[in-house]
Formats: sequence, structure tokens, C-alpha cells
Amino acid sequence: MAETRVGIIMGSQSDWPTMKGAAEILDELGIAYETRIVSAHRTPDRLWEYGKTAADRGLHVIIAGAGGAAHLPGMMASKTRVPVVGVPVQTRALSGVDSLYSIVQMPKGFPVATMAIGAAGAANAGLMAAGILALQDSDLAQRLDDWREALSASIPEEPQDD
Ligand code: RP5
Repeated sequence: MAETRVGIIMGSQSDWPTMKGAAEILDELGIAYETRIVSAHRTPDRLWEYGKTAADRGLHVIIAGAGGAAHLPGMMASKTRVPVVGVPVQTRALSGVDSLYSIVQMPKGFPVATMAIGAAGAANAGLMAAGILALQDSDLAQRLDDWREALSASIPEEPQDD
């Protein structure tokens, strides 16, 4: 079994339908990952422990999704040097713009690679993690190249009626 290099964390169970999109990409590319609910506000000690041990446990990328006052990705980035990819989860009240703004405007020194709001962002977070891991894994690099090529090939040259 491959070592787990990617952690997918989220602020709530309610984020899972979105964050599943990252997990599905990792599944498609044969990348091992773990999933955890880690809330910046509701379980701050869990957040601290996860960040404190992430590098030593061998994680290479943390994908962190949260909605609303989405402090999880930024707080995680403050606690570990492991690259954090942030996913703004779409919210009902403000459509995820609140999540986006909470994640993207990090102060100098503690970056979060912020993706698009919602499903596209979650899938792209998986692809971003794959790209980072592929730098040191030629088999994965080939699988990622194939995945990208298949996507390109699936786009028709001309629009069609339904
Ligand atoms: C955030 O609050 C979570 O990331 C979630 O997106 C949002 C709402 O959480 P629930 O009230 O659905 O648990 O912390």
C-alpha cells in the first residue's frame, strides 16, 4: 500500500459533498490520501495537533476545504510548512464569496494556494496535489499526463445540438 502523502481536511461533515471531488480525482490517479473533519472553530486542538504532526507523518500536501468564516486553510498553513491547498466551499448566505475571501487573502509568510469556489475548486485541488507529488514520482507524472490528455480529447471541436 502506497504511503499516504495527501491529507484532505474539512471544517464540517457538510463540506464532504464538495470535498469528495478532490478525493475522486486522487482515486482516479491512484494516490493514497486520508480524510479528516478538522474545524478551526469547533475543534481547534484537533487542528493544532494535525498541523503539528503533518510533516513528520510524511504528508506532502494538505487540501483544506471550509465555508463561511473559513479559517481552516489559513490556520493550517500557519502551523505547518506542508503546502496547503484551500478550497472555498459554496455557502447559502453569500454563495462562497465569504469562503473565498476568508481563504485567499493570507498575509505574507503563510501562503494558501486558493482554488475556485465549490466543485471545480475541489477537483482542481486534487489535481494540484497530484502535480506536486508528480514532481518526484514519474509513474504518477505519466498517469497525470494521460488524465490531462484524455480530458483534452473529450472536448469536441464543434458544438452540437442536444
Ligand atoms: C465551516 O462552517 C464549515 O467548513 C462549513 O462549511 C460551515 C458550516 O458548517 P456546518 O454548520 O454545516 O457544520 O466551519
